[in-house]
Amino acid sequence: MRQLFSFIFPDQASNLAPSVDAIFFALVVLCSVITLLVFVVALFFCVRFRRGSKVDRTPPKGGTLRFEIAWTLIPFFVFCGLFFWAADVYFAMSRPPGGATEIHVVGKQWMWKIQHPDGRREINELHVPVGRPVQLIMTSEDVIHDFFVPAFRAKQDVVPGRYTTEWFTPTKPGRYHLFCSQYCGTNHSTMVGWVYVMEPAEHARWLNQVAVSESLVAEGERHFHSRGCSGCHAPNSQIHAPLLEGIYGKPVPLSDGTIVIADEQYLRDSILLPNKQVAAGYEPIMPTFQGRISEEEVNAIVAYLKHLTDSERSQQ
Ligand code: HEC
Ligand SMILES: [Cu+2]
Repeated sequence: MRQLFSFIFPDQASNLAPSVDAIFFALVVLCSVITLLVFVVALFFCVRFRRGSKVDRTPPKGGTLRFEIAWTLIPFFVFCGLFFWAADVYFAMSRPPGGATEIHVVGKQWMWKIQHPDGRREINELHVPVGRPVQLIMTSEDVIHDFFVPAFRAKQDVVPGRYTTEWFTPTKPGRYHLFCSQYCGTNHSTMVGWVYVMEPAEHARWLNQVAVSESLVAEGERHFHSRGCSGCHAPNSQIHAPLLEGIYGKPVPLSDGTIVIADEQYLRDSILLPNKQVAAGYEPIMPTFQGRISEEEVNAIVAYLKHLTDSERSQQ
């Protein structure tokens, strides 16, 4: 019984959970009231106008215009209210606060691979401290998955070839189920794991248990050299290629005349599909790294390129 209860009403363990639940319960109450109303009225008329009952059956005189306006406008405003309420929560869920810890997630048949900024890696487990916002930057190696933590009310598809994000601030220490909630093949049901929300002190102890040799940024820098990126992109390179310092978040003019913002997706596409968007003023000579470089390496390189921008900004 308790299990069933916690299945229907999982813990509220993130900042998002109360606002999502409020909408859910409001919808349940609203639907129940309307259903009840329809049934009561229908039942009342069934009894009152049953065959043989002696009641007045002459059609009503005059129009019903006022009723019709009322039953059109009232639901209209109720539904508009629901829309703006839900949209407000939706926007809050889709905009991570600044300074959130960025954690990379790679889904593959059938496991979750996690990369922390300090270089730590986990599989099917995610350890986070309570009270600090976390942003997941997610992609898939194969098919569409979905990162779902019911206790956080956080759920987002994880799509190959694309970064999607989800964020939450855990509010309650504990161990919470993590599911893949997009059918992804034979062992989809085993693509589960745990999110551990820890007190900061406990989390610090956990961090100290295993030493990590290099941060994600340092790993990215290593790949940047070993994969030959620096051969073209270094300032002293003989090849005419753009400098990548400070590129993250900036507008980039493309050869087709459009301008795009160099976000994570743009950096990722530049590495895997260099001919998709060619920077203006350069020859499309960059080789594609599609199939030659793992998702985790791309994540590390993207983290490195973002870091180049951060350190440039802080120097100014
Ligand atoms: C053979 C030389 C060469 C190599 C190797 C190379 N690039 Fe490039 N790269 C270029 C050139 C030329 C451009 C500009 C034309 C274009 O956008 O394709 C470019 C564009 C880019 C851009 C977009 C820059 C902008 O201003 O829009 C990024 C990001 C990038 N490269 C990253 C990388 C990474 C990461 C690697 C290694 C995995 C790499 N490149 C390897 C030559 C190279
Ligand atoms: Cu899956």
